[in-house]
Amino acid sequence: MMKAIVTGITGQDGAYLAELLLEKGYTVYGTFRRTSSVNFWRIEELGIQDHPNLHLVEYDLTDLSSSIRLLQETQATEVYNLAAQSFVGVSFDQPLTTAEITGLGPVNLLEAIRIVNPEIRFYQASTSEMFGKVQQIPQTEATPFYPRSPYGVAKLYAHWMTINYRESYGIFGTSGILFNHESPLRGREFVTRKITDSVAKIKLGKLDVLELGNMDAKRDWGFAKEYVEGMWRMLQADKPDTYVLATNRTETVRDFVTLAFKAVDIQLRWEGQGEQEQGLDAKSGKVLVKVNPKFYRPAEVELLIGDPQKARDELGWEPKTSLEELCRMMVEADLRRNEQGFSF
Ligand code: NDP
Ligand code: GDR
Repeated sequence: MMKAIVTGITGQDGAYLAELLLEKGYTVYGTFRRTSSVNFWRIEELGIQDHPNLHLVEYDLTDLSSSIRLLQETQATEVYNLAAQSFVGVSFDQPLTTAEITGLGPVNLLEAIRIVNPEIRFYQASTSEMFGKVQQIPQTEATPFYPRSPYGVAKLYAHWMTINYRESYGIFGTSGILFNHESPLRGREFVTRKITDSVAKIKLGKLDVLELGNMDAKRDWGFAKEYVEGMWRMLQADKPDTYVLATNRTETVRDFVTLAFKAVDIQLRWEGQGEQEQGLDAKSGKVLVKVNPKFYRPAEVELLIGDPQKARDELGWEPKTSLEELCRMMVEADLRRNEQGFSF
């Protein structure tokens, strides 16, 4: 039986990937952190928390000896490293913690692989944030990097270390440069889920106004469930490599807000510019969206649009869900949760 480790099972991608691997017959070791209140709401929502082949293991990515023990005790042959301090905004306030977890953390796993069993296949969750300031579009595996946040810089270090362990020690270290991917399981600190949860609350009369930062930022948003399938395909390939996963469509944060309100039958009208910009209910004239500069970042990634041609050609991977479908799916999930009186 195939055995896989998924670090960060309490996160969005970890939950979906664990579900996929269990469906494929794997035994999955999903790692979670010791915190004051562990949250398993995502694996509970997917209904896999009691799956007989799912083992939840306490683990911290910053600890080398636990990384070694994790590999020794599980005898896993595939490691998907999804754990990270993954919020770009927080990385400006906590650059050193971000460097330790997101940058150095993966090297603990690479070292553990080198020590315990160099045959283990390793997936590193790299990111389009590494492209940062626009150098060329659409972004591909060959586009130069120019990260614009402590998070992006930390991820770039881990990305190059994965390549370095591949070239130095022949380790099957693969790096997926994934563009933004969202779902009903997305954390509420990220903009799409903040928007869909707030739109649901506004529709249900539980919130008056949605406050956002930079609405001009453009992102290439896909559906997370499809992206974890791409991760799995990368580790089944003949050789380790680097792949971009993206939809090749980019929209502004403002466009996503408009789509989300549309999903609850509210037509928005936009007025003003910059900090004065507002989104109004086209019928009633009520202000529903405002800019709050506290959500601006010290440096911004203005435009991301990826070209997934290599993944399409070599892995047969294809994004399928449109942004409209994705946004509607998220709004509906948040309406349901808010109606039931809870929202994670
Ligand atoms: P989440 O923020 O939802 O999940 C991150 C996971 O990492 C959580 O389970 C978190 O645990 C865990 N974690 C954080 N710190 C540690 C630590 N020190 N030791 C062990 N585990 C830790 O992220 P996503 O699921 O969205 O993303 C998965 C990965 O992919 C991340 O590495 C992210 O940076 C990367 N990525 C994500 C993209 C996206 O659009 N979603 C795009 C490109 C890359 P806890 O619950 O305890 O905080
Ligand atoms: P990002 O995602 O930084 O791309 O990182 P996020 O959803 O946080 O921001 C996207 C864009 O929206 C703008 N924005 C806001 N963002 C948040 N969070 N909250 C707001 O109120 C707000 N208003 C405007 C941001 O400035 C930004 O331009 C995500 C994470 O999942 C990373 O881990 C991953 O690597 C990248 O996607 C690809």
